[in-house]
Amino acid sequence: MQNNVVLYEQKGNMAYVTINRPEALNALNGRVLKSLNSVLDLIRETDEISTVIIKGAGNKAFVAGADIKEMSGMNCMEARAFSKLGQEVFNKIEKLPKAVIAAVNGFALGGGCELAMACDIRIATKKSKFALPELGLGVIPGFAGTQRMPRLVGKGRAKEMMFTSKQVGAEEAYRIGLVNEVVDEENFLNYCDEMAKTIGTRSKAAIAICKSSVNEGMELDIDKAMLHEADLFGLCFSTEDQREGMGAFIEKRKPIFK
Ligand code: DAK
Repeated sequence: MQNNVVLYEQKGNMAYVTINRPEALNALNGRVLKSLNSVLDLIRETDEISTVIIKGAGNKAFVAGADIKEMSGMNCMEARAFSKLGQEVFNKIEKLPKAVIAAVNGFALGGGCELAMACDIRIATKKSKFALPELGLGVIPGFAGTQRMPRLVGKGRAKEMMFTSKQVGAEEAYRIGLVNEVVDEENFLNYCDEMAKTIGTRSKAAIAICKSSVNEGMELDIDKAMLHEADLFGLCFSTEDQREGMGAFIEKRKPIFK
């Protein structure tokens, strides 16, 4: 499927999503969010897909934020609709029963940084830069940045990033836990592909269940979270993948997950 501002391609059990507005450093406008929303629906309904890689077009930016030019002209109702759409899209990524890798090559600012944080795993190149500069525009991060950033890097560092708008380079982002890995630009997409391929050898059902256990469990106190984990562990035993995975181990062969 190809629709201008968001490109989509499926190869086997991997899906590639490219935010495609390089002339505006892939800034998120209403059209991008709507297209992304439809692409995510398609991915969710495609059982074959286990891993999604989201990247930005061009070699300068992942996403340089929400589209400031579009936002500047919005009235209250339009801003509200934009906000609701953004929240819907970002929640959809977080709840997608697939592993989602943000391939961050360049700027991930404001809504772009928030988009990367809604993904499960972030891989950066050495030139990537992360920031939440919204306070300088008279707003606060509105796509859950005030929530996801402190969960990833701690309250102190998150508040420093928001209060100062400072840009954090890839190495610092790695040091504070904002990104999983920093890779040379020439190996970058291969690295993301290899990771996606590895994830693709795991049970799709278990990936989906594990993702909910982590995401939902992190919002509960430890006792409730462990109970939730036990429930989900039990749920695994209703899947064919559990029988295949354990059966394959006992039979000393590689599992074949459907
Ligand atoms: N929006 C619109 N256009 C953008 C853009 C953005 N965020 N970022 C870059 N562009 C455009 C530039 O305007 C320029 O377009 P032309 O002037 O050529 O037409 C083109 O991309 C190239 O950018 P530059 O010429 O500025 O390139 P430089 O290399 O000089 O600078 C830069 C790169 C990334 C440092 C700079 O472009 C920049 O500072 N961009 C803005 C970054 C930023 O402040 N991002 C945060 C945006 S605020 C909400 C939820 C979430 C949000 C808001 C509300 N609700 C729940 C309601 C999120 C807000 C944000 O993300």
